[in-house]
Parts: sequence; C-alpha cells; structure tokens
Amino acid sequence: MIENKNLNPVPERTVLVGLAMQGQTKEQVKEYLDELAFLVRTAGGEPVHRFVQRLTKPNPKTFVGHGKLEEIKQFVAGHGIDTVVFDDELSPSQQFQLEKELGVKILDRTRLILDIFAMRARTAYARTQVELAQYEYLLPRLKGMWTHLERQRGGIGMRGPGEREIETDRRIVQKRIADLKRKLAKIDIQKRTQRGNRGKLVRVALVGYTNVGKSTLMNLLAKSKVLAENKLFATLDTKTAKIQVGNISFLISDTVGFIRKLPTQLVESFKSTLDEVREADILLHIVDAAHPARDEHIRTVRQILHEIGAGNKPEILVFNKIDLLDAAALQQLQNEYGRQTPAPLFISAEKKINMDALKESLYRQVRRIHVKRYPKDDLLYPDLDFLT
Ligand SMILES: Nc1nc2c(ncn2[C@@H]2O[C@H](COP(=O)(O)OP(=O)(O)OP(=O)(O)O)[C@@H](O)[C@H]2O)c(=O)[nH]1
Ligand SMILES: [Mg+2]
Repeated sequence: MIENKNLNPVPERTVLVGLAMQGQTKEQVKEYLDELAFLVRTAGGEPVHRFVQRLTKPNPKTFVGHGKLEEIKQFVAGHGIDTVVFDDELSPSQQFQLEKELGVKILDRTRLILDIFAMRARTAYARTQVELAQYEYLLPRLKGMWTHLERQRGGIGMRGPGEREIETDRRIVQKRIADLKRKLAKIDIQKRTQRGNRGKLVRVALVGYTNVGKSTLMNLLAKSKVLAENKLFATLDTKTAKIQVGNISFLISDTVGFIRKLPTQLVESFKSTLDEVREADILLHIVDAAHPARDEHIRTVRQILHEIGAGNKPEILVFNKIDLLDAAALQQLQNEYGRQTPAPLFISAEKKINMDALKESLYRQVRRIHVKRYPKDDLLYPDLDFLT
C-alpha cells in the first residue's frame, strides 16, 4: 500500500487503452494516446504501455473486446501495473466490470481530467467548481466503484481539491452537491456584480487549447504573473487585467484551456468562469503552431466555444510558438490560414516575435468596438499613431 501518497509519491505505473474508430488515421490515434499520456504524466503517473483496438464502437460490457481484454490482463499481471486508463468515458457498469476483470484501478479520461483539475485548483472558487464536477461524475458511479482495493491505493483519480481525498459516502455526496451548488450560486452573483462594475471597457478573452501559451502571452501583454508551465491545465482561474495599447485601455482575460472530450460536468460547473469568454467582445484564439494536431485543436476549441454560447464572437487566430517551426513549415502554415479575416497572427510569446503586429491588430479591433460605444472618442484615438 502506498502510504505517503501526496508527499514524494511513487509514480503509478499506468497502461493506456484507446480505440481506433472508423475513419481515424494511425497518426490521429497515436496523437490521441500521446495526449492521454501527457494527461497521465500531468497527474503524476508513468505511462508504461499502450493498447489500441480497432472497433466500430466500444464493447458495451468491457469497452474493448474479449481478446484484447485478455491481453491487457496478462500485461497488467506481468508488469506490476497499478492503473489502467481508458481514453473515453466509461459507463458505470463498464467501470465495474473492468475493475473486476483486471483487478487494478481503472480510470477513464473524464476522471483523469477531473483529477488534474482538482490538483490545479488554487482559489476557493475553482475548488468549489471542480469539487462539484467531481461529485456529479461520481454520484452515479459510487456503487461498486469504490472497492476497498481502490480506497487503499489512493493516488490518481482519488484527489479532491486541495489534495484531500474525495468523499465516497452516497448520502454525504448528495448533500455536498447541494451545498456546493448553493455556494457557487452565491459566488456567481458576486462575480457578476464585479464584472458589472468594470464599465464598458472593451473585453478581450484569450481562449484556446490547453498548453498553447495563453498565460505566457497574458504575462507579456499585461506584465502580470500568471502561472505558465508545460503541463496541461496550468490555469483554472480567470485572471483579468486592464492593459493599454497605444492610447486605448481595455480588459484582457486569461482563462482555462480546452481539450477534446472535455467532460460535460466540467463545462457545466465552470459555467461562470466561462462567462468571461461568453461576455467578451473579442476572442484571441491562441493556437500552438507547432503541435501536430493543431488543426484539430482549432476545431475542438471552436466547437466548445459554440457549445458555451460564444461561437459568434469576432475571433483573431494567433498562432503561437512559431519559434519551433522551420521556415518551410511556417510558410505552409501561412499559406493555409493567411487569407482569413481578420488576418491571423504568427507569433512567439516566449521569444517575443511579432508582438508589435499582435498589438497593432488588437488595437485595431478594440478601437473599432470602443468608438462604436463612445463615438465621441473617435477623434481622440487616431488609428495606429502609436506605432509610427
Ligand atoms: N517554444 C515556445 N514555447 C512556448 C511559447 N509560448 C509558451 N510556451 C510554452 O508552452 C507551455 C505552456 O504555456 P502556458 O502559457 O502555460 O499555456 P496555457 O495555454 O496558458 O496553458 P493552460 O493554462 O494549461 O491551458 C509553457 O511551457 C511555455 O513556456 C512560445 O512562443 N514558444
Ligand atoms: Mg494558462
């Protein structure tokens, strides 16, 4: 049994399991499992091996087919595996069955993401939202899921906000959910009032896939200190700063990153964090230009924006991390996206490449909205004089 699970934990030896669905290329499937491996490492696990099965749909009982399950079972038994992670959400009965068959801890993608969010939540507000999402996910799964085996193990999937272990008693969980909802409703009212007090300054939100460099860019633009690091979901709380470009002031917000198959419980309970995005005038959609799944990331982010009701906002695409591209790859990227309007930007926040072009574009877009709100200011804000 791992006693000291939060202090200097031994990384859980983890096996990854994914399905290759119809129409998915080899590269796509690899990329999906790469992302799952990154999630596992972010949660403190060590990915040891991957299993992929080509199926048209998941097996309703055991997710993978019988033969594949046997293969996994043998590997788990022979290699000292602690945990098996599935790249999709498992139904409560699949979860139960797999745990019984494999005899080790079973996690699905949703629970892994929730666990990372729990590790990452710093403020009381983020913690409340994550805890609610965790309990909403757990409630239908409490029966059978929390075997004594799993309780003993602790670790990934067991962490509540602040690294407390999460509660598993059904009645207590139900009461917690009701309490958390009440608490959130209260905070929401405060937040709304705060946002209302900001007046009519133009609001820009940094949005994008997780780990693309939103916080790095925010720090650069707002000279603030938001945690930026090479881990998934470094940012869970929205940070807003007032900044000035040229002679115009506006608000800029850095917020939680998106990911494919973002758990619905999270989208639900992060509703008011996402209000910042919903109420923004302009979205700066940051993209990791060097990521192999960049185009899919853009589609995923747009899909989630659409789902949260922010799909119709003016969007400026900002391709970040161009320092990682060679000249040919950059050219290809520019050919692919260069013709869109407003014109996309190609920058490196870390190496401070093309920051003036970004500020100029931001200024233009912000100014357009600002003078619509304050027509009298039109003359006060000559177009782009600050750069010349
Ligand atoms: N090479 C390179 N790395 C960058 C650049 N911008 C950011 N990074 C790195 O990318 C990683 C993620 O940066 P963050 O700013 O934390 O990304 P984020 O989008 O805020 O991520 P989440 O908050 O986790 O969603 C960090 O390791 C940064 O140092 C860039 O222009 N070039
Ligand atoms: Mg961030």
